[in-house]
Amino acid sequence: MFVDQVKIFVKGGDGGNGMVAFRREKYVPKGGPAGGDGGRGADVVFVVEEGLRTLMDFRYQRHFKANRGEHGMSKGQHGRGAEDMVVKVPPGTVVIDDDTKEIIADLTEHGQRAVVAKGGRGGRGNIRFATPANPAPEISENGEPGQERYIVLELKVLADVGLVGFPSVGKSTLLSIVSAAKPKIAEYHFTTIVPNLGVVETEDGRSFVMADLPGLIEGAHEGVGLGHQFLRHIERTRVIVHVIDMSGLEGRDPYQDYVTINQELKEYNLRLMERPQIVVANKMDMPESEENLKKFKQQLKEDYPIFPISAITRQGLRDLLFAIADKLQTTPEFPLHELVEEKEEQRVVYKHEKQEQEFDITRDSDGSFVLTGEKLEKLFKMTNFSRDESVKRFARQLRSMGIDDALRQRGASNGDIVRIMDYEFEFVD
Ligand SMILES: Nc1nc2c(ncn2[C@@H]2O[C@H](COP(=O)(O)OP(=O)(O)OP(=O)(O)O)[C@@H](O)[C@H]2O)c(=O)[nH]1
Ligand SMILES: [Mg+2]
Repeated sequence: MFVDQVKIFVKGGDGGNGMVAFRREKYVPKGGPAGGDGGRGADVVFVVEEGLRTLMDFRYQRHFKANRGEHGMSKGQHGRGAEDMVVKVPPGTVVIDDDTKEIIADLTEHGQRAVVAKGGRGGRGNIRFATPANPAPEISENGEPGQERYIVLELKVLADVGLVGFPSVGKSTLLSIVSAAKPKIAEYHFTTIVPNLGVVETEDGRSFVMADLPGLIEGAHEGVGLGHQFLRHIERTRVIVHVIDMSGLEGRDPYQDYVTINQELKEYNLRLMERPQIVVANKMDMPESEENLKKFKQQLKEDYPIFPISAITRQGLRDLLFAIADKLQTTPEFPLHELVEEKEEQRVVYKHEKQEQEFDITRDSDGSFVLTGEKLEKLFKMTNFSRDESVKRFARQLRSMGIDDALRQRGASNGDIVRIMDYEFEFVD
């Protein structure tokens, strides 16, 4: 099984900051509190889009940052929440937290959604801090920072397109040129023993998965050559690309090759001939090829589109890839027994997430105490340090988390330096 994998960074939007404001009343220097709350930061949300087959789009954009909420305003107005950032993923995408290796989501059905990075809540404005004892507080909170993390996306892919043809017609060469796959290529027959898969992207941004297959020869359906094993692989593909060596270099007749291969596909009888087939005339860079192609077309009788290419000189590849992508868009899947079985092992979305770490104390070489930890750092970021009352509130929050006691236990005494992120203060006992 071939796994398409990519690591990306996601960050939910920060919440908007709360506001400190007061009502203006005639003759009253300071009216009641009137600072609104900040709006909620946006989530980064994945949603399954049926039509997507690969993770190709994530190779170009690896950072997803959702918008922050609007700040709170005066006159008690709240900031607006930000619109969620919706990112489309193909069905079958498994989302893994890169730190903990936990599965965050297993997305299988069209339209299924999962939040991969939560937006922060809005900070509260000073209206919310008013109490009978402190009716006009100068306290507001900054918005909660959005969740951020690296995640790994994994997609088990099956081939959408299978390359079939006689040995040495250039199937692996073609795959190696249109994708990042590195199949073995050589002039002897049956170079390819097991199929190689690669993700192909067309110039207009569509993508699909292509497999080369071991060469077919007469009798393959009965197990001659490497027949059996590989024919099973085409069962799953939706479009067959039939590669023909037009150079006649090996002394075979291209048209006879074409007929023989189709006969084998028919004999194998897994509805293989019901799949759309795209005929590719390869090795057009060779001297005899033009002449052979002319003859081939006459023998073919039906007016069937043929794509002349050279895998070596890369001529004709663009149109071929467009034609394949077009065909895929109009071809339904061929559900076979094996695929049904795979469906049954569908997993649910995992919801359990790691516990937020409260705080940790270490000592710097200069003797200062360094405080770290997710919960603590979040409180720090949500504190508006330009307001005395907010700073005092932060000090109270640290005390209630038990940080003062913990510092004392570590030997901190009056006047020692305590550091949180880029902020320093003196320990006061
Ligand atoms: N001149 C020319 N040679 C080609 C072209 N494409 C492939 N070849 C050569 O044909 C030989 C066979 O290529 P492969 O890609 O290994 O063929 P294959 O169809 O995968 O063969 P098997 O895996 O054995 O079935 C190699 O020597 C390639 O260099 C082409 O467009 N022009
Ligand atoms: Mg090969």
